[in-house]
Amino acid sequence: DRVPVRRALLSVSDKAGIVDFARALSAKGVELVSTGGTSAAIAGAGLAVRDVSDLTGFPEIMDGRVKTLHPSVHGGLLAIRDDEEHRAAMEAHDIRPIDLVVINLYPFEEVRFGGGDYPSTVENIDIGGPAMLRAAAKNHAYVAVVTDPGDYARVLAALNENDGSLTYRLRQELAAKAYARTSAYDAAISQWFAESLDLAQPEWRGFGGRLKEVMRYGENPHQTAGFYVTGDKRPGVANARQVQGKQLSYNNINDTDAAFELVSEFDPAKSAAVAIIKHANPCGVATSADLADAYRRALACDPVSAFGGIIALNRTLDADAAAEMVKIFTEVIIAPDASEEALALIAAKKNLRLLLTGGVADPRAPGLTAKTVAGGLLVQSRDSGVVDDLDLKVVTQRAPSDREMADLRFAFRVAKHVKSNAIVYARDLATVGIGAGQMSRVDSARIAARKAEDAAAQAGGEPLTKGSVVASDAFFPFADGLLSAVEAGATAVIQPGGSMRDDEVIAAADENDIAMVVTGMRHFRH
Ligand code: 93A
Repeated sequence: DRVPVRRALLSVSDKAGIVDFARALSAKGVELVSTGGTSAAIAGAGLAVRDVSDLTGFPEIMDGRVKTLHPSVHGGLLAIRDDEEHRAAMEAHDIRPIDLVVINLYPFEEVRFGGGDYPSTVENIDIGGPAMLRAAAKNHAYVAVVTDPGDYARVLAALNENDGSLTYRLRQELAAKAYARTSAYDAAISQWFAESLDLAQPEWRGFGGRLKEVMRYGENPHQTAGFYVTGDKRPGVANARQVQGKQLSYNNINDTDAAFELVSEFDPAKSAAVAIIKHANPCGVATSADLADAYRRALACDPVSAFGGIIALNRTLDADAAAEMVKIFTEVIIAPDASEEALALIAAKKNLRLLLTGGVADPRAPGLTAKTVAGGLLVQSRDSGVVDDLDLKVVTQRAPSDREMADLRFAFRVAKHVKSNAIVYARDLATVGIGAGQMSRVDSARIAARKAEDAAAQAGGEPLTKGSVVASDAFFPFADGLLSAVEAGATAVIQPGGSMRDDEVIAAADENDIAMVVTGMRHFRH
């Protein structure tokens, strides 16, 4: 099952490591064939390399659109070496086998997400590269295909070990990786089309990503895990720079994403926002004029749960906030940036991971989310609904006061990021009780109120739900959830509306002098 590597075709856009790899191959007596730019790089290092146009008898034409799309190349990649007919065809047409291809593609994703205009994005759709990757991978019985510069060392080591040959197993693995790459590449192209043409229907969008890193384990230690990235430059966990601390775990990445997406709902020019997340749900969120104050108030919502949590901020981490944050055990902090002083304070906590994103994300930006089900993948557009864009209607006799209204908007913004059924109590632009992930809305309302009581018991004083407002991510199917909020002391409610029993719910609100606003938009999150 070992195939000696005698001839290699190299054609790479990302030229990192290619000269060293080519040199090592050449030293092993491998004949090198290459396309224009790659060939120039290799020849520039003084290595013997044959131009692909020499092989095809054709110049590279049409600005390079047609350079390797030729039977001399594809015949050399696809021929079954021990098939009579294939051998006869090779002989008749002077086609020689290619045993190894080293190809990485035109940087379509970089151009797309780097703000390339329409024509240059289209020009960066690689055709010849994927064709060769797919051909070589199909014929992995004879051909090895390398598309990740990270594999150069591994392939060289294998050649050394096997006397200039590669094993079948390695060729199979490399083939699998090549198809992972071409499928992610095509998915990126279709996503770009869908987004630039504003095609909302899922059938217009492929779905895929590139493996960015392998985690030590998944949600549990007996599960494997990897982090795939789409190339979207959205500020957040996929594109952040990790300043310190060990590698993020699967759960850390999931929770850090939830945390940063939540604070990105709050415009940093208007207020500082802090969210503390546990198990993908916020256990405290607050906005304030200043970060340290926002953090203290977010923490006060549920200090027990906040232990070992993940903190996200929408502004540059400053020394005051950092000094507060290092007081309890936290897994991760994610922020747009950090001051020198804050960095020094965080550095004292070796295990605390700090991620810097360079900015906040646009909550209104288009994009996709996906989750798996048995035998399938559920894909949808991001929930880009923002309460400020909605037509809020007061449905009760009493309208909310300005202060209640500000808190209602705040609470609904947070509720969007709480697992359903979500109930969020807020007061003075801070959450004071959050009920998440319950199977009935009334249970979420009760849990949120109980959490507020627990926090009050710890801090000494009245539960902050007295005089608070409450947000519900979906309508109240019955009056019971609303009455539970009334009991906890809420004076105003925001909810999507649209229940068959809206009248009953509104009547219960009026009886209790509650102000109620409906948004017309639901924020389920599962
Ligand atoms: O324009 S293409 O789709 N047409 C081709 O025939 C072709 N062959 C290789 N792009 C093609 N390539 C790509 O060129 C490779 O995938 C690689 O990314 C790039 C290397 O070009 P150069 O060696 O000239 O830098």
